[in-house]
Amino acid sequence: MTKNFYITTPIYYPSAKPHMGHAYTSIIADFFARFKKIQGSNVFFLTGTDEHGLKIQRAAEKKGMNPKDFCDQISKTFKNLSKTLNLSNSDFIRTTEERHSKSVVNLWNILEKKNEIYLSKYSGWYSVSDEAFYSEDEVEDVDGAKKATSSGSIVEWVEEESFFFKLSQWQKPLLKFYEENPTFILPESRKNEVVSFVKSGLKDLSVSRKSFSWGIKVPSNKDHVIYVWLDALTNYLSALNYPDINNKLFKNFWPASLHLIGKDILRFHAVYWPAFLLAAGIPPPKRVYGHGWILSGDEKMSKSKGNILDPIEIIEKYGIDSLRYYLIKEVSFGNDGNISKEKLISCINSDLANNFGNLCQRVIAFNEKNFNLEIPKKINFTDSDLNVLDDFKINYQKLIKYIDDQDINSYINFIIKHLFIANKYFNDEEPWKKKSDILRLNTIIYVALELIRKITIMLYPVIPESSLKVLKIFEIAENEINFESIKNHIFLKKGSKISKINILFKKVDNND
Ligand code: ME8
Repeated sequence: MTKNFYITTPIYYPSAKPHMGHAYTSIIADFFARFKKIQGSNVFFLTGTDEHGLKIQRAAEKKGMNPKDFCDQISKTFKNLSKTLNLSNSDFIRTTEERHSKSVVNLWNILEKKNEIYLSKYSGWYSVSDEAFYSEDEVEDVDGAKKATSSGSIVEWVEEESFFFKLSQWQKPLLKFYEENPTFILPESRKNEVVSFVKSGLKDLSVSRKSFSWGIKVPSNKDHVIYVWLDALTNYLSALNYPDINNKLFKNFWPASLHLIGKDILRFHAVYWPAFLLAAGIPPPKRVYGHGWILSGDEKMSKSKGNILDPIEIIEKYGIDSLRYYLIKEVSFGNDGNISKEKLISCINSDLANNFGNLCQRVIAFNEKNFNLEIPKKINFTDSDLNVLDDFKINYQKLIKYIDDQDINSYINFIIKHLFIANKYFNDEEPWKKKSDILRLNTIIYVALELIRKITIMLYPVIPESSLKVLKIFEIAENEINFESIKNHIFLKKGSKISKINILFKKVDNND
């Protein structure tokens, strides 16, 4: 039976153009989506833009534009980025779409009907940058300004009538939910943070604002707009045609398999979101993974800090697969990661050009010279051949588990290790000295081609464009890629033709 897999990125604020942090989450999500697809799952991969709220309203005002026109413009750059990053997303949702507001209004009505929402007054701190309410003990004085301790963003005092969600009542059910679903929040260290936050007590949450208008109106009181986080989180349902819960998308894909987010928005996804859903009688997602931050120097890369590495510039210069490989491999997934041009160049030169590109190049060139681009017909595996091939079969289940546990680094390390092994195999076997022993020569070339095929399939979720170029030499099309085939040692059809390959990755000069 085909399994369904629903993965989401956060929907990004189109308050300024996208940066490397956004690219990072989207690339990782795409990695999982592509892996699951070649594993045979039915995948729905969602990304989009979060367009309501004071943050966007103010950003639009600053440009002298109305918020909708402003969002149309910047949302487009995020949509274009999805293409530039080569994302395989199934949909791109915007919270200003009708399908979304319908879904939010429906969720609100359910919560109101179930008596989970009441009208009162909010007085406290609010960060427009985080779109978050903070209590007195969550803010501090920094150089005369009040800032949120967790994010460092400026807070302002708000006093206004507001609807509240009875979050305090959900403390116990949430703790029970975390206990019954021990892998709901990952990584483990983040889960512990969330659990202790919930254990320390939950206050009711303000879920509407009255002092501005850019948002979805509270259906029962048009003076209020719905809090942008309640609005935004619902995107994960809207894209599945919620409230029509009998439609195929919703039936197949809810609850979501994985909300991939940065650790900055963990509280919204791991506390508020499951509370809203439990209160509305909708099952919460299966997992929320809060990854670390991409740092520039020691600081989080962010718009407000102005320390942005532009993904588009990097892609234009080095290509999308170089960036994808670098971010997936070099950042220890789950932790913060410092990125630099030097490390990127070293990844391109040693892993992509030397290890992968070179292996493909020399094996194919050797085949062309000696076999006229044909896959050898007669082969006979020896123990040393089976030794290198069997590893893929033996570790097959383990590799799948790495992915299901979001242990990206172990998956990549396996690839890197086997690229070394494949290169070493080709060197040690010295096929150029075996020309008098045709059976052995055939076998070495066949094994080398099989190793290339297996490794390239493993690399497809990481560097899809380059992997497809390599798989094309074996006439394997994208929709034919099957992860399970890495277990098969005689997948390649003996006697069939292969094609030549152009240089995959050019070496980069460090001063470039
Ligand atoms: O929070 N390192 O949108 P946002 C790694 N609209 N990832 C980073 C990053 C960095 N330096 N900076 C940003 C919002 N990200 C809301 C989300 S979801 C219902 C609503 C990534 O534009 C990371 O995934 O501020 C982070 O969680 C997200 O971008 C925040 O994007």
